[in-house]
Amino acid sequence: MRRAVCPGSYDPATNGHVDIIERTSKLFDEVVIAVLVNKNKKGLFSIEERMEMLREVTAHLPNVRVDSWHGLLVDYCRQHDIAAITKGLRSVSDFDYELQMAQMNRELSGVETLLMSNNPLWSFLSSSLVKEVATYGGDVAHLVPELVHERLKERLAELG
Ligand code: COD
Repeated sequence: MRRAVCPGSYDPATNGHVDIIERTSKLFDEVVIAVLVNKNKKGLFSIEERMEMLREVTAHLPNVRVDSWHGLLVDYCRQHDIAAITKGLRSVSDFDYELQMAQMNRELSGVETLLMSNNPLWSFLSSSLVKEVATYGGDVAHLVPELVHERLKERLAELG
């Protein structure tokens, strides 16, 4: 069985993330979306909330499941017999950072990284920018899945 992981923070998932996950699901038998826990970063959404949103927005992809992990990504790959990591590339600056991580992960464990060119529609899109624009009342409805948009509005209203 060919397994891949799409790792990330997903705080929250955007249309750019979903595009990479959908395309990965066509290439592999099984795909795990791994929500990585970063203790130093307090997210807008809890890990469980991010996972639940990801489950719902990828419900149309039968070979995709969602998990979370605290620690090195390569250890997750080893434990779950995953041979490939897929990442989305938006820009040259993404490339520099992703190439370095890909080389480190390969050095540590032999796992391969596939760097996928992103859909140009979403080149400017990141979770951080979506949160910033939404916080100041900007319209992000066309940038994130509908469910994420709803949850984002609810969370920002709770925070006042
Ligand atoms: N279009 C296409 N792809 C996109 C878009 C977009 N608009 N936005 C984001 N992506 C891609 C990113 O390039 C990334 O590949 C992925 O989606 C996830 O993005 P984020 O922003 O949710 O997550 P990041 O970048 O914060 O995730 C970084 C990781 C958590 C994957 C990384 O830090 C990691 O592997 N951490 C685990 C600890 C570890 O192993 N460290 C050693 C690394 S060598």
